[in-house]
Amino acid sequence: MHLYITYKRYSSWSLRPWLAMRVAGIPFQETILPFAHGDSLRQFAEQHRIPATVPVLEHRGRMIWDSLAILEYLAEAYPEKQFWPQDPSLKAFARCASAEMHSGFVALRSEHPMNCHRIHPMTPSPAVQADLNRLAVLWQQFASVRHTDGEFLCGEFSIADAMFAPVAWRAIGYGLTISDEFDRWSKALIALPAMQEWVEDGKAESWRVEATESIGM
Ligand SMILES: N[C@@H](CCC(=O)N[C@@H](CS)C(=O)NCC(=O)O)C(=O)O
Repeated sequence: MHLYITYKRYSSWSLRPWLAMRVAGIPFQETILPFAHGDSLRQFAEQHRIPATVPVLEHRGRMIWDSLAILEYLAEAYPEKQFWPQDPSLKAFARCASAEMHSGFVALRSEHPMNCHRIHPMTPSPAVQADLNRLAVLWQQFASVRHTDGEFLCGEFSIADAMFAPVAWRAIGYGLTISDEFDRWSKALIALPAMQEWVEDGKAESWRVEATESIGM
């Protein structure tokens, strides 16, 4: 398997499948295509006739070019890794929440882009506050649907945790308050060796995207 991603410092979409693969212990090669520095992503996309966005997973000649599609592909390719919980109600809930993250939380995603190396507290706009309130409700709902102990949204780590992982960096970086349940989850998530590896790798990158570094200045 070969995962094409972009800057670890900034790329929330890249983090999602990368984290799931690392936590599950799936071996893969990775290539970084720094889309704001040079032409590598555009050339790669033209060559494979896919949109010029990452993440992209290449496996057995197949190109899977969307974060959630990659995670679903992994769940099917590795059923023993239990990327989704077994319980049908919890699985349905986790799928809905993951899809909601994929298509929603637009204010949070656009006003507070992930930057896992910058601490810059900001007062959330009303639209961002509505997204934060929705996250707090989702965390309560996960707790009532899962009926099990465990540190993660479905008890054990699942695709839902991978989908929401960038929100943990956003909450820390921009000083955003969500809920005590969210803080407990975020602490457990950030303590994962894979999350630490990601942030260390990001530290070693020399690329900077000024538009993201100057948010809130
Ligand atoms: N819906 C896509 C979004 C992917 C996306 O927007 N990726 C960003 C990087 S985080 C990208 O490739 N941007 C390229 C650009 O802006 O030129 C997914 O879930 O994979």
